[in-house]
Amino acid sequence: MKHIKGMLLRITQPRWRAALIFILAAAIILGTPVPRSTTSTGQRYVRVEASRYAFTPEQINLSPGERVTIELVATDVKHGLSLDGYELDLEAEPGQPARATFVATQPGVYRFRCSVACGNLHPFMLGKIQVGPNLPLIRGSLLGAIAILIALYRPQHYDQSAPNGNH
Ligand SMILES: [Cu+2]
Repeated sequence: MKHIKGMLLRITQPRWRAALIFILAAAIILGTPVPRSTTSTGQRYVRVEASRYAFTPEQINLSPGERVTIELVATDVKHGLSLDGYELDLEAEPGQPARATFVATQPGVYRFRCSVACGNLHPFMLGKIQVGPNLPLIRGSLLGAIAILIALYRPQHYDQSAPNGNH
């Protein structure tokens, strides 16, 4: 009983409160789920459907360094998929999907467009690939920053010389 009381007393002290806040913050940061999970090999497969005049999905989110296979499926007429910033250009006839693999090396937003004249609104057939941000790296930095803040934290009214229970 006396032991538990001592523990409670210690938790109410600023140093221990700081440690508790750190543990809670770390738990929250580490517990936040990564929106999209990659396979253990870091390989992803994304099927993109092309029909006049849109891509489905219109936006693809990737992590930096992720290796991705894009499969282009044309549902009505022949379409293409050409990705800015990468040597990626696919053409698919209906019933004949095309595939290409690339590594999303740099964070950023990259547009892709239809590369086959498929009708009046062909120039508006667009999509984008968003690479990043790198969540594991951000998490690591956040944890580091919090740890430094806690280490620097010196409560102003914390009198270390006063023994417990003798106030
Ligand atoms: Cu098209």
